[in-house]
Amino acid sequence: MAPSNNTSLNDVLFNRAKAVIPGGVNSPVRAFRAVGGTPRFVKRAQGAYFWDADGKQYIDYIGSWGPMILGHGHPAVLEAVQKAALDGFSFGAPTEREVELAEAIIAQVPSLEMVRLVSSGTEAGMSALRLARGATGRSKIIKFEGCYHGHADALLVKAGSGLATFGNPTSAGVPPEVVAQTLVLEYNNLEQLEEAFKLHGAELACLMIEPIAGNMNFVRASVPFMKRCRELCRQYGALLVFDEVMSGFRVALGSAQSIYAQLIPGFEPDMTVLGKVIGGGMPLAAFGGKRAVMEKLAPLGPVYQAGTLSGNPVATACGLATLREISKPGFYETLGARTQRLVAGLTQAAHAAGQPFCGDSEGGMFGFFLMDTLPQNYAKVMTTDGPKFNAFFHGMLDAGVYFAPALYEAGFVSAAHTDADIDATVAAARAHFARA
Ligand code: HOZ
Repeated sequence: MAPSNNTSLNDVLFNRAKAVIPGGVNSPVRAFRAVGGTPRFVKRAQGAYFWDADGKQYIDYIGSWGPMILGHGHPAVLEAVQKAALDGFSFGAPTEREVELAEAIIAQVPSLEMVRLVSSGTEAGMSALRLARGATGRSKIIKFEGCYHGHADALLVKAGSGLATFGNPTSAGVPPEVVAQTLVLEYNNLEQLEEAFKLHGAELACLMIEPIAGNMNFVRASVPFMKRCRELCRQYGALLVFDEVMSGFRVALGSAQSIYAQLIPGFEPDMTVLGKVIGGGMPLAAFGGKRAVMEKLAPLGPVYQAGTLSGNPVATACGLATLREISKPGFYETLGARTQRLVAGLTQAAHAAGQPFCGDSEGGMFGFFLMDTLPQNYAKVMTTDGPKFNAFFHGMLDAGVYFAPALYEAGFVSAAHTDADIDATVAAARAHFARA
């Protein structure tokens, strides 16, 4: 049935979707439940923009939650994908292209000697965890409140009542015994870190961390905190696992670990989980590390892991073409400057209206908070004024600017965003804050 003139096609589609897909979406945050209103159904995207079902144009600061670092429909990526698709969608057998992609990833991230390609960040994180446990022969793990490592059962966990106790599931369907080996600590809390290693260090398989957390908005692990994570893992024989699904190839060509390596002599994680940018928008992720650990994986070792679509030929073509473009000289300098310009512009717009606001960015990843100082952990992030954030989100959406529909998500700028896009975004923010 055709909608009447004043009915949005987004509403029509959302109602249809809700009848056949739980909540009308295939991933919860897309449902706009945190901010209210109707999700925009994307019809097509190009460069820094997408168009919704009504044909309205938006400046896109999500970029599929990170992968679209070149913007949508980059010609070189499109060409590579089209060419690969003509040769076949999936073989379930090795290809030269997956070797090339593994080599290209390893070439940029010195801590990686081997990688295994998989299809999603969740799969990569889950597999990395199994490998860490298999390689060390230990079961306990540390994670941090507010760091998201995909939706594997053992990682859907929040802090328990105290340090000596382990976490509680954050999802129904996760039996308490599955998270009984997961210790959840506060991000950037050195005291808790020391205490946890003192109590459990000898039984820890790994410490898993997002070095720049992108699922509690944008929060960096402090340098002293990261240094201590590295030292304690080494001292107790636990593996330091960097979850760089978001930050990998997004904040720097060498990923977030290259930034810590500049600040902490000799720094590197033992294992790394990657996703998003390395697939350029196709379902592709990876986990990797030192040869001695990676060779514990089947078929060489006792840790089982497999996948029909792993190393998919079209996805690897997309990832390779993306990596080729982002490896060009000056890419991150330009992207980083543009992202900083966005955060500075938004901050000035809010401050001009007397509103509290602060933000941070690295490469093409950013976060902003409607508060005076940058939060260091999840509890602080959650003190953000929710209704104020929602009003900002909707003010910007109405003006054709699409930020993440939840205050605990990071944002992303692509190489396709121009200074004019940033200026238009800042002007819309200024107008919103003047009204607020
Ligand atoms: N895991 C993403 C939020 N940090 C959401 C992914 C999606 O909805 O596409």
